[in-house]
Amino acid sequence: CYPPRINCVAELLDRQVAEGCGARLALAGDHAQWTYAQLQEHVDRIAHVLRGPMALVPGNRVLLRGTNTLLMAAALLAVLKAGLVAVPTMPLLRTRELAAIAAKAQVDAVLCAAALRADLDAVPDLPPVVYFGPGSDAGDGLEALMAQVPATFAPCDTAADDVCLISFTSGTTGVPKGTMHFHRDVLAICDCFPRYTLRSRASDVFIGTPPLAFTFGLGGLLLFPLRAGASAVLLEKLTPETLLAAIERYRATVCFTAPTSYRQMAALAPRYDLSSLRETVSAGEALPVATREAWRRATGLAMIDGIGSTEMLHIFISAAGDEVRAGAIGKVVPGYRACVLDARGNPVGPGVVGRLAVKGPTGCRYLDDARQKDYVCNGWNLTGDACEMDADGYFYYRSRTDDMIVSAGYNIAGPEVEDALLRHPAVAECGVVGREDAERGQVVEAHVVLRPGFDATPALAAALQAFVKGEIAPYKYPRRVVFAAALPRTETGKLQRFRLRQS
Ligand code: 3SK
Repeated sequence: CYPPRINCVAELLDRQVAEGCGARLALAGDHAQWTYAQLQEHVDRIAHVLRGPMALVPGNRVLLRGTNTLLMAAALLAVLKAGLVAVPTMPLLRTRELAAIAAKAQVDAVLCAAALRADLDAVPDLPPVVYFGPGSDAGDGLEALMAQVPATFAPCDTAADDVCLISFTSGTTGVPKGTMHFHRDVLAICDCFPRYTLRSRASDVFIGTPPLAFTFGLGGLLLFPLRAGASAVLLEKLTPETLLAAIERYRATVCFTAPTSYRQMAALAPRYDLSSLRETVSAGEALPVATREAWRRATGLAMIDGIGSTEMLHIFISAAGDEVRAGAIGKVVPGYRACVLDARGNPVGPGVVGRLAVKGPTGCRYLDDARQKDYVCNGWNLTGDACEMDADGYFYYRSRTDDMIVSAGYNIAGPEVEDALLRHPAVAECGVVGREDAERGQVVEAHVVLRPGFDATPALAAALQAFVKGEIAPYKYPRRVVFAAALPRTETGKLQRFRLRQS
């Protein structure tokens, strides 16, 4: 419970400085390091620019475009501190997608990293844009404006229930939706998963790959570290090698990234000193057992798996340490409730697959979207995930509800077949979908990216099929195997199965 009037940035940042943490390292990046006091000054100057020279008033919406830099982090916080609404966008978005978001969110202004201006500049009817970072105008770029305004800004007196963030879903189905979040939601995610599961502490150094524009990254790389008085490393261009090198260099203790990245890093991990890591968090996609095992073999670390969503803002089911159970995501995070529902919306018993429903301090509020009524029923958020719960309250991910493959009367979860395929030494990445079939309704079709050194031959396809039959119930084996150079993914790294089905 939070007071009725609260500004989340006053709580997350100003409180730390007021309580004596001003000299502590807040953010480290490719080109700079800021203490909490320095971060506060940057935030305050940007807030002045927004409310002064840019003439914005509380409630106005600001589209943000930038990679994970210190200035992007400060801009995001400044928007919230000034009582405005942040509309963060993924760096990889192109003109058409940016135009759709700007129009849907009816943005009043834009803050854009100059390096990413090309795609933005082509968006028609944009409101005023201020550029920042390398390449921005020395005369009227954000940094120039910041130099002309006071260094301190009193946080806007916002209500706990004022919208401060509109996050667009990355669209595994290709149709993005805006999700609205309040100041109290931002605080609530900091006071649930990181407190009870991750157990963040002031000595932590957070690092990872998700963009700040993805709520997985916003929480893990900015909000959670601030709430704990910890520090975060924000890096712009990360590959598995550079992330591993940065963990070693910054002595990072907590890493946030997705299963694909852990899979790639596991193979390289022995070359780096990763002894500083205490927790590694995986979310954004189902975590295959094979990936969790490979990571544990390479680093000795038990990964924290988590399921979250843009609608719920962050992770709501997870487990750490001794609580981790093989094959399970974990238990509901304190503060949330979760259950599994049948097609009529009634709870099912342990071991039955159904639709995952969740309730808690955060929840789905779509921006002007008729799909709201499909997502929220009686206060329960009906996720699109098919899961089952065991008698001890552990949740097991099966698939997206619309990704369940029904073949000759059998229900087959694509991720389970993917997990089996990933155990084969030839398979680097794979995506499994249902393909329409006159005889069986659907057949299981695997799209496979091979590791270097393996050739896409019919003999290898047959070997993969035989391998899967030996790993899981034989009726789940992929009757079709398609070799591919790469798999279609969203800008947050989620596999776009709908595109595999269309291919
Ligand atoms: O979309 C997701 O998978 C997710 C996971 C964790 C935290 C936040 C999000 C949006």
